[in-house]
Amino acid sequence: MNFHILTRFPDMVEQGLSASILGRAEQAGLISVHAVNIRDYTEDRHLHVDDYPYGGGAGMVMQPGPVVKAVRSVQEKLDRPARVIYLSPQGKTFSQPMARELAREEDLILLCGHYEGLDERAIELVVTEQVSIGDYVLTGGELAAMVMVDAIARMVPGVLTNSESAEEESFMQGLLEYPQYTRPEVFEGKAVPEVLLSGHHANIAAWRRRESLRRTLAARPELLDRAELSKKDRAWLDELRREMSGPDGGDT
Ligand code: 6GU
Repeated sequence: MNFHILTRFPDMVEQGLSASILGRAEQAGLISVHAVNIRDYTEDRHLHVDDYPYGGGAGMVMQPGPVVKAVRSVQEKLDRPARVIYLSPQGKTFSQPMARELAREEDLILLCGHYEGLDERAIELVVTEQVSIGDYVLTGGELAAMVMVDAIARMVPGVLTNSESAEEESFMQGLLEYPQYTRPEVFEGKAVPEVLLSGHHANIAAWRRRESLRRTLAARPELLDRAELSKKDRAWLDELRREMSGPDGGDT
């Protein structure tokens, strides 16, 4: 899968995406990341890509010319038109299902805005969808694009090892992860939960499931509405709700 990231800061994007699993996937030829500098498509003799907003107001607006030209230049090199995602707080909120769906594309064009935004005509002409990564304001779309590439790339077949994708499956069940421990057995007086040392696989699985439920109930209770829950899960949740509202409730 090929990511084409249109930005005023190509170095930032390339550096940020070269580490860890993503770097490994790129080495293996499973993904590629091409950063395209929008500035290379300006016809302004001072290489500007932004100008004052019509109607007045604070800040600058990205001009449609260089952006549209940059997008079309990428599209021309592809066998078929790619989806063009404009990273913007006005977009639909990015999610795991969206990452999984986008991972089926061969090419994806990610357009990073800056300043107060992008001229609306560029959006109308070349953008196919707008995506936000959450309800907060970033200085530009670059960090959002990097977040998206990371989440999408790990959904591309072959990018994760078997054990990594097995873990993925468990997150997809819609609950938060259970706590993990490794050596040493006691650290600063805190011991690893005994059940994990027992070698009793069924008890370990049950403990982990209950801890997942506990964490989800404490931090993200709204996820429980959508999670697939067994009868046993529901009984545990009743128990956990009582524990959490009890005299010692609200801990951890
Ligand atoms: Cl995609 N862009 C900007 N500038 N801010 C954001 C965002 C995107 N998503 C959340 N905040």
